[in-house]
This record gives sequence, structure tokens and C-alpha cells, in this order.
Amino acid sequence: MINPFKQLEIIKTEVFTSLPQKFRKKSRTAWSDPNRQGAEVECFLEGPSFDRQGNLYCVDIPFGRVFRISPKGDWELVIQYDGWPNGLKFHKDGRAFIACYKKGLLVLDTKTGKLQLLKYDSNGNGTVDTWSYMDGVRILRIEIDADEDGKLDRWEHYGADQKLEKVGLSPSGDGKATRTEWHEQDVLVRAEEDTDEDGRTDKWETYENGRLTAVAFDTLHRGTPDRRLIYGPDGSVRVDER
Ligand SMILES: [Ca+2]
Ligand SMILES: [Ca+2]
Ligand SMILES: [Ca+2]
Repeated sequence: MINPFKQLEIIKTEVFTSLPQKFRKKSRTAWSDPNRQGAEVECFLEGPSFDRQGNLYCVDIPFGRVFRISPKGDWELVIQYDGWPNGLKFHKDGRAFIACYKKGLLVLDTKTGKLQLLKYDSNGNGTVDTWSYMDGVRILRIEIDADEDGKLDRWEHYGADQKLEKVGLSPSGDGKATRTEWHEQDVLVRAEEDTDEDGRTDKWETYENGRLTAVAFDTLHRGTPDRRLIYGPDGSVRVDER
């Protein structure tokens, strides 16, 4: 607030640094079209924050970039990704949190330049419901609370080829992964479930080309299947009890 009785002090500013030419490629982007009426842009810098070593960080919204500027004024590109980073703040443990209005809330390891975590609101109702654990741009695991009751419902694990390998599910919605499904080349191949949540698997399912072919049950609580249902391609069901 301006104090009307105090003489205003004029502070003279000077340019400390500006975006080096090598990072300027004037062009239109999906961000600049609605925000700059289709004009070409070089950058739109936001989110200035200092790390504990005195480097100044900022984000560039239209080109999805994060820059580090040394105390001497040297610029370095930390990461460029498919997003519109708008805000950046440092946690005291050194991690950088980025508010990106294309992806959600991101956690960046500024030493490696790798994204670690992405939190987002998949249905756009203002509550985070999805957490992606990443190694750079590679997804390791995604956790989902689909009904937003604070308990996770789905855990997706991804392989090095970025295909879904394993899914944990909580059929009862209590936040415990009691069902596990395995996928090969994006097709469900088998599943295991602890239906009574006693900590032991009691149901096994086998699939072929995504079709359920057999279900085995441990009805006697012996830890092994004692009853099997075998589903034929013609719609037949055979019961096998041992
Ligand atoms: Ca949501
Ligand atoms: Ca839930
Ligand atoms: Ca069980």
C-alpha cells in the first residue's frame, strides 16, 4: 500500500539478463494462438524462483521450457516437455514444483532435469485424482483414485517399452490392491485376486487373446486351487473339482 505521507523512492532498474538468441525461435504455438491472437512469440517467461545456490529459475509457457540462470547471468535449458508450465516454486528439499496448465502439478528433479511426479485432475473438477510417477518422460507407475474418496482404486505399472504390464485394483474400494492383472502387449493374460481380503490369493483367472478361458478357486483355504471353471470358445463351461 502506498503511504501518502512518505516521499516515493524512485528505484532505478537495469537489465540483468535476457533470453539468449539461441533460445529464441519466433513462432506460433497452440498457446500463443488463443493468448496472443495468433501472433508469433519467442517465449513467455513466468514463475521466477531462486534455488538455494542462488540460481534463478523461470518457466516458458508456450514452449514448455524450464530455464536456470546462474548468478552470472548464464542461461541453461533444464527441460523442455509437452506442456504449458505457468508457475514454479522450490520445496526446501530442493525439488521444484511446477504448476502446468496442460499437465497439472509436476515435480522436477533440477539436477537431472527429469520429471518425477505428475499430479493431475483427470476429470477437471478441481480435485487431483491421478498421480504419475516418472523417470523423466518415462512413466513408471500411475495411481488413480477414480471416485475421489481419498483411497486409491487403481495402480498401473509400466514396462521399459511404456506398455502396461500390471494393474492393481481395489474391487471393494477400501484402498487395498487385492486384485492384480497382468498384461502382455496391452492384452490381459491373467489375474489373481484375494476375494475375502485375508492376505492370500484365492482366485486365479486365465485369458487367451483377452477372452477368459479358466477361473480357479481356493474354496478350502489351502492356498492352492481346488475348483476350476473352464470356458470353451463355444460358450461352454466345464467344472473341474479336485
Ligand atoms: Ca478430479
Ligand atoms: Ca477411491
Ligand atoms: Ca483370500
